[in-house]
Amino acid sequence: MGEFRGAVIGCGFFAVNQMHAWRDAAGGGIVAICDLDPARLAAVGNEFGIAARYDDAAEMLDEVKPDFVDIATTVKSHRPLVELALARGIPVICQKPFASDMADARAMVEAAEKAGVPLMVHENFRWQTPIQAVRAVLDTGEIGTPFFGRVSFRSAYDVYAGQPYLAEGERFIIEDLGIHALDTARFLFGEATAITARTQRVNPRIRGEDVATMMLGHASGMTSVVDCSYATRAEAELFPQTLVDIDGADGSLRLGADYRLTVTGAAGSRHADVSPVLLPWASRPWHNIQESVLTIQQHWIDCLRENREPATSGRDNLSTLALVEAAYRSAGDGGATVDPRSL
Ligand code: NAD
Ligand code: 89Y
Repeated sequence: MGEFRGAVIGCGFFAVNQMHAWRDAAGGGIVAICDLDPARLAAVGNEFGIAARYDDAAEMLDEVKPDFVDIATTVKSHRPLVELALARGIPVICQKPFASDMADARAMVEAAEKAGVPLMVHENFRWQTPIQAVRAVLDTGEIGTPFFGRVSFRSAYDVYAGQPYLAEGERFIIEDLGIHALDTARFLFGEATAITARTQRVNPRIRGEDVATMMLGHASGMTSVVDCSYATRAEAELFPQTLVDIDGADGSLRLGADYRLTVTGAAGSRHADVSPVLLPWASRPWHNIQESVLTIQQHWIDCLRENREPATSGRDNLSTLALVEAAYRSAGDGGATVDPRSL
């Protein structure tokens, strides 16, 4: 268990991964869980041997007094639950999307800063082993100054089976999945100062957009394309792989299918397998995401112990959310260029 006692709010589809990862994290673990749905509460409680079970988050926080709370509910409940924890001075992790508008996101960040309480968004894609490998190559300077980048996620995987709410919202792919790709673009290429976007709905059985194509201008001067689709039936189904292309002044980098990394420089090309580890509790094809859940949760514990701001703090996530909001504005305005910093 270790020194930090955590409590989880929301025992649904994705929380099971978080519960597994908390068992593996060094220095922290889960002592209490909460869900409004008794069946989900019982299933997770039984699977992970947690006796302290609540259907009321405030009651759980007041009785258990955890060292941190991990909110794994969908977006509508994020602000009230984050504020519940902050009001009690309890450090809080909140799942993505952090908020459905900038006002809610800013209010949570300001409340956390005012209270002096750590707040991290569970933005885990940048923590994936292959994405970290790409970043490590960029940091060596081997390909020179990047001038073009692409972050691409294209699939026809049936995400609606496990997460039926994804088919029901007015917004879908940018808010759910594009948010990770946009965060990855920020992580690899730096902040963006402009975005233009187009969205499409290909699947007639869902309400929101399932295809988005976005072009970003970055403060560094480089250009990137972030594209995502849940309507792409390809010979090889790559879910949930993010592919990355980067062209630099001295070379290029390709993160291709099946986690193959190719780096080309003056001396030619080299190849590496940057596959994620298949953790004992993980299952393909989700193992890439599942490994990153453990990595981000371990990062949270390390930051708590060392009194550091997490890489994906609430404040950091405001820039990712601004890109999401700017992309929807641009798409709604015929692809107009929007400066995310103005939102
Ligand atoms: P879900 O609907 O399966 O589970 C949410 C659970 O929260 C439900 O069991 C619900 O009863 C419970 N809940 C809601 N409000 C509550 C409250 N006030 N108190 C206690 N319990 C409450 O949803 P999910 O698919 O597990 O997704 C949860 C979040 O995780 C979403 O925001 C989703 O975008 C995110 N997610 C993230 C990743 C990732 O890789 N980071 C992957 C999948 C889902
Ligand atoms: O909800 C999404 C996420 O965050 O990662 C993949 C996903 O589960 C479906 O798009």
